[in-house]
This record gives sequence, C-alpha cells and structure tokens, in this order.
Amino acid sequence: MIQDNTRVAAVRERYKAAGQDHVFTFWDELSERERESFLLQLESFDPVALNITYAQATAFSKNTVIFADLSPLDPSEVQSTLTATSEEKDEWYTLGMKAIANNQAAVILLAGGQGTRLGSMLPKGCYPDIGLPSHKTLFQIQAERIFKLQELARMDRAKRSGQSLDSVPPVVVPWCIMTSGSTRHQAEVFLREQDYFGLSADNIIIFEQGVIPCFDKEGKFLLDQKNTIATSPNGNGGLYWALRREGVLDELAKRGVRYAHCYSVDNILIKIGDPIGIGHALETGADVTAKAMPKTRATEPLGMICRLGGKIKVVEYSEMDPGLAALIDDRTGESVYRTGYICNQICSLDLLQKISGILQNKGQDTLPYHPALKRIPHVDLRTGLFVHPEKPNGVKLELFIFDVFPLAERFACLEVERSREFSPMKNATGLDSPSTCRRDLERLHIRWIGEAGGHVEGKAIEQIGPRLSYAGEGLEWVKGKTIRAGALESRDDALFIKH
Ligand code: UD2
Repeated sequence: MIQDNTRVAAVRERYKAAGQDHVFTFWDELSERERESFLLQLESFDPVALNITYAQATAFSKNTVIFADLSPLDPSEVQSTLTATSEEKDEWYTLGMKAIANNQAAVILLAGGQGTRLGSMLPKGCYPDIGLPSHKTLFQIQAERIFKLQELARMDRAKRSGQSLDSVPPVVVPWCIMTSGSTRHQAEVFLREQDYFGLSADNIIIFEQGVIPCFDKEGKFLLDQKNTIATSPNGNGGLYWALRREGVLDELAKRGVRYAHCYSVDNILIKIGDPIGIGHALETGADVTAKAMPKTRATEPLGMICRLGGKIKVVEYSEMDPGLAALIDDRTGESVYRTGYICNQICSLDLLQKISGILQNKGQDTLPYHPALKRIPHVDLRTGLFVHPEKPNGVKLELFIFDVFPLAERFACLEVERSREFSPMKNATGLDSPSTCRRDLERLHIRWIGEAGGHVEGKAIEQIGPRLSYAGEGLEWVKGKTIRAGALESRDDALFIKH
C-alpha cells in the first residue's frame, strides 16, 4: 500500500499548523501498513479544534467563580419516594407499568467506562468476583431484572385488559448498551456466550461511543504506539451523539419508545426501567427525571444537583468546591447541598432527539469537556519506549451525561432510598467495592423477606434471584416462615426452618 504523498503532506500540514506534528516522530520507522492505519486515525481528528477543546476544558476547570452563583435545589423541587404517600407511589407505579406494558420504555446502560479504579481489565458488567452466592455478574443481574420487568408488565397488561396471560403478547424493554473501544468486544462476546441470559438478542442493541485523544500537561497528543495517538472514551456524555450516529434513536422511535432509563453499569441495586420513576416522569411531564439522594459524607463521589443562574446544573464531585460540599445548614443540621446525583435518570425520547439534533447541527463540542489528570501510559518521544508513569502525566477529557439537563424543558428530581436503589462498585476494596455491593444486596433481600412477613435465620447469606422478585414483590409465600438459604432462584430453593 503506497500512500499518496499529497495526502500525507496535507495531514502533516494540519498537525503542524496545530503544533501537534510531534505525532510524526516515528513516521520514518513505520511500515506502509502502519502508516496507513495511522493516517486514517490522524484524518479522523481535527487537531486545531482539539487544541481549542483542550484549552477550553482546562481553563474551565480552573474557573471557580461560578460557585458564587450556585444555589442548592429548593426542597420543593425534590419529590421523594421516602415521603410520598402510598397513593402517590401507587399512581406512579401504575402509570409507569402501563407505559412499560405498552412497549414504551427502553433502558440504556452506560458501559463505556474503563473501570480503572476497580483494577480490572474486564468491562465492569463481566466482573466475576463480586462474591455473590449465585456467582452472578452485574450483566446477569441486569438482564434478569429486565426479564422480570417484562414479565411483570405483561401480567399487568393482562390484568388491566381482563385477558388471559397467554393471549397478551410479550412485552419488550429494549436493552441498549453503550460500549467503547475498550469494552465493546468483551461485552459482546460475554453476552453472546451467555445467550443474553435469556433475553432475546433482537432486543439488545449494543452500540459504541466516540473517543478523544489523550493530552500531556502541555496539551500535546500522547502516542499510544509509534503509529497511534492515545485515546480514551469521550465520557458518558458521549451517549447523545452515539445514540444518533449508531441509529439507536431511530430504532427506539420505530419501536414506539417514549422513555429511556439511563443508568450506570456498576450500581448493583439498580431498579432497571423502574416503573415508579417512569410513572413519575409521566405524571410530572418531565423530560428528565434524575434520581437523587443525600450524600453520606461531604466527600462522597456523587455529583451535586444545583441551580446556576436559574438553570439546573450538576456539579461533578471532582469539580465541586470542597467548602460548599461540606456546608451545613444550621437550622436543619443537614448539608446545604444535599441532592446527590447517582447517574440514574429517565429521559424522554423527545429530549434525546432534541439533544442529538442540536449536536448534529452545532457539533459535539456544544457540550463542555471536563479534564481529568491521569496516569496515561504512552510512547516516550525521545526513547521510543512505552512507559507506565507513576504519577499523573496527562489529561483525559470527558463529556458528562448531565450537562444536557439545562436543555430539558421540564426537569424533575426524585429522591430515592439508598438502601433500595444505590450501591456502586467503583473500587477493588473498601468503600464502594464488591464487598459493600454484596452486603447491600444481601441486606435488601433480607429486608424484602421481612417485609413479606418472613424471617431470615442468623447470618445466612441471602440472594433473591431477579427472576424471583424485581423489587420485593411476589414473596408472600415466605410469610410466617423462617428461611435459610444461599441463592434463591425459585421458591423450591428455599429451606425453611421448623421451630
Ligand atoms: C458518576 C457520576 C457521578 C456520580 C457517580 C455515582 C458522571 C459524569 N458522574 O461518577 O456524579 O453519580 O457516577 O456512582 O456521570 N461511562 C461510559 N463512558 C465513558 C465514561 C463512563 O459509558 O466514557 C459510564 C461508566 O461505564 C459508568 C458510568 O458512565 O457506567 C459512570 O462512569 P464512572 O463510573 O466513571 O463515573 P463516576 O463514578 O466517576
């Protein structure tokens, strides 16, 4: 393969004009094939635009002035499943379940992150070491919850229409999985090998987000190989563009979907496609309903849902002013900024289409990139050797999913109970790790059994398979019984202790 010299010269010129022509340091050593793949990558980026993006992103992060204009949400802006009456919750549930039963809901899994804090090379959804008695992975738990939700919605539809279950067509909640270059292949293979955990492959839409170059601290592109610029996924805010580019929005529209529940891969308690959340969105007419909860500590890594100049603004934990994060209201003794964002929201399809239309017209850079200082392995330009830095040496840029919230015509915030809905797996040990996820799931399931009138013996490890219960329903059979078991996948697995 011989490259056209004018093509090479044109690309070189563009990178030179942008002050990024160091990327050609090893050009003379490359084979024709290596040059070709490099050229393709170089042509896919606009180095001048990326310089601007880098400059804007790093300037923004140093700008703390906005904090003066920040205010917490007014309590009246936040509804809560903890304080709502049972009539309100029933109404939301009924509305949401009806929409799901009519195939109007989809779920969007954000699974493009690299999971570096967990220290695993696998996508988090395939992470094998949660240590559950069932040995399930996050992907399996999520797939089974979708399966159960579809079943519950079908039963709901049969009940409402007075038809027999057999005469009601299956309900479909499409599972849209956003991956990235670093997670796509493994996630795809894993799901296929597991036969999609019983879901239909036709209703699983795997798509890929974009990438952006990694920079050194001076804003120069880093090389991952002598013929490759180091890149990283462009953040979970890359969702909006990927949804359009990969045809997911069109597919959802064709299927008649009206609401999509977007969620983070690592929350073991995620109520996927939550009928209450969807019903709340329907009742309030919100085009974004963000689930939220107070932080457990000022430094907990949750975004803060606030207002800035009258608009909704989520300030990411890494960018929040520590003083504001720790501010306590003397009257209540609670944090002033207490509405923690947990990466869990219901969006109307109308809003997703509006946002992706804006991005198409004005460019993806319409959303701000956020910088993060990281250790980025790269090729040393002087030695040509690949190095693993011990200290942060460069900058990754990310779009944040919540930066579109100000575009919502109607934003709603729904506080939910942490012990029922949120326990993320971020780190290998300690806080937010597999062991805290396991603990929280077990506690929740023991609670469900208690709520159903049963009792759990001693410290028996419990796990109720999602196909047995989505959110604690259908466990009436444990009433009055003392139960001891490991993983409960069906009623038959339960061992009852006779006293
Ligand atoms: C996210 C939230 C934070 C808080 C916290 C709760 C953002 C920007 N921040 O922070 O406010 O709610 O979660 O646990 O949402 N992802 C992609 N592509 C990417 C990067 C991330 O799909 O390029 C996914 C990732 O796989 C995960 C989710 O987005 O499912 C959140 O990413 P994270 O775990 O890196 O975010 P974290 O914990 O810093």
